[in-house]
Amino acid sequence: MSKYKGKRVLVVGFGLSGVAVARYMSKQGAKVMVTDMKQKTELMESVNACEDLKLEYELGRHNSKSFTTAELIVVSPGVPLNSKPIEEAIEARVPITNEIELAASAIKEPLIAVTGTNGKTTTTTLIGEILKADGKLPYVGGNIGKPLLDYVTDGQKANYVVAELSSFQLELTQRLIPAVAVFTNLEEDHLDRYPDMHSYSQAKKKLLQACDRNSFVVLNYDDANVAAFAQETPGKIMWFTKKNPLTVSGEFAENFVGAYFDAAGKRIVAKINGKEEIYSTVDFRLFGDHNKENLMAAICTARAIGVNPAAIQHVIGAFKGVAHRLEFVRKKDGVYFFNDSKGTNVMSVQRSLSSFLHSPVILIAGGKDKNQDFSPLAELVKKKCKVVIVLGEAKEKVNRAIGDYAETYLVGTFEEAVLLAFQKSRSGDVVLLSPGCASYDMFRNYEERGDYFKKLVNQL
Ligand code: UMA
Repeated sequence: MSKYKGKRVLVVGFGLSGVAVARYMSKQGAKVMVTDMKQKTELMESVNACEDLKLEYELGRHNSKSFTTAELIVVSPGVPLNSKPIEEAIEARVPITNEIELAASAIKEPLIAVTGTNGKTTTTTLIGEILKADGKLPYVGGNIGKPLLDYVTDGQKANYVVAELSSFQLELTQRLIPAVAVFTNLEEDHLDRYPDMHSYSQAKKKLLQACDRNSFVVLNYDDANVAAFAQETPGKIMWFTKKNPLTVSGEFAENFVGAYFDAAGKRIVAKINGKEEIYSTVDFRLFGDHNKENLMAAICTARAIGVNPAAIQHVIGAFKGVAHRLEFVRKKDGVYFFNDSKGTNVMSVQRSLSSFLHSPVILIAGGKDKNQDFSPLAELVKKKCKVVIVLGEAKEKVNRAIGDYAETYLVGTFEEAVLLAFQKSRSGDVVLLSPGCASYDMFRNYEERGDYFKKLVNQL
């Protein structure tokens, strides 16, 4: 019998994660109440997804009593743990967990967990594709937009579970032991949720602390913050780096396990089990050094679990990238349009801008601010952008930080932004939507924003 049978479980937040938890807990026989700050009319997709379940609803508000009298609270990733009703529940000693913890304690298959500020989704997707090419059946979920818990609720049977995990999802981590943990990089993000970078990195670090001695830990050697985490995990470290380890130090080269990029040879060298393996990147279609990093992280992961190198090489040539990450939309009158709606923080905009080596860029940026400093963009904007178009809640702030470094326009709508970008462009230019902000001021999520951008571009 399920330990949740008959328990009063409060599900906080009724988006993707909340729906997954409501479905799981109902199946376990729990008495499920769902609470969300939004009104029912704004939550119809979730309500409809659960129409066959017997749920109690408290919508449009959070009622403290429901929190303090629940027997278990399951919070959605977007719900901060320092919100008042959650703090009251903690005070009343009500246990609090999240969807990832529930999933992790039920999943029996080896778990490959990917975290970091940027590159998570591409790396996660690459790992999934490589596993498929090797004849394995992966379940790919988590922050990527597919709740991990659905895997358990639906009784799916994969060979590997590949999970993209955000800091929000890792905050409550206790029972998750990954077979492979990947940490892509650590940069400024989510400072609207965390008081400082330290608290943000503490949440992310939980993934590495959760590892045991059998876990493989794939770390970015070139990111000093991430490299320092090697001291904090009992797992077996594999590095990925854009530097040839031989040029770093003799000792590092000798003990090196992992992958490095040989730019001159356009290849990735993986040193696994003391032997060198070569992967050609000539056919790799994703541009930008950051994508080479993602690829190296995926190669390390795949080799850690014994994937055949031929399957890796196949995916390097076949992988077309992930929607909303530097996604090529179309060429119109010689102008190239790219959708990078998932570029929701400053560093990811920097990476995307750096990917365009010669073409002048017309950058569309702005959205909901996450308490970020946009000034690190200034130099790159000066170097790469002929025009910047800003919109959304953060437009004035973005303009103040970078407006002096390129011809800049503040606009009110996406329609205006796309039209103006096209008017200002000449053949050979790039129009890049890379907002550097969250989407919630104008859209439900970054996917909706990217899809809308693509629709407008395709209408030009
Ligand atoms: N809500 C409350 N009370 C609060 C705060 C929020 O009721 O105090 C409600 C909102 O009104 C809303 C609901 O909570 O109805 C939304 O919950 P949520 O923000 O956790 O979103 P979900 O739809 O459940 O999606 C979540 C992840 N969202 C976030 O972390 C913000 C999704 O990641 C993830 O794909 C999904 O679970 C499945 O695992 C998205 C994301 O933006 C892509 N992630 C951030 C990022 O990548 O930067 C971390």
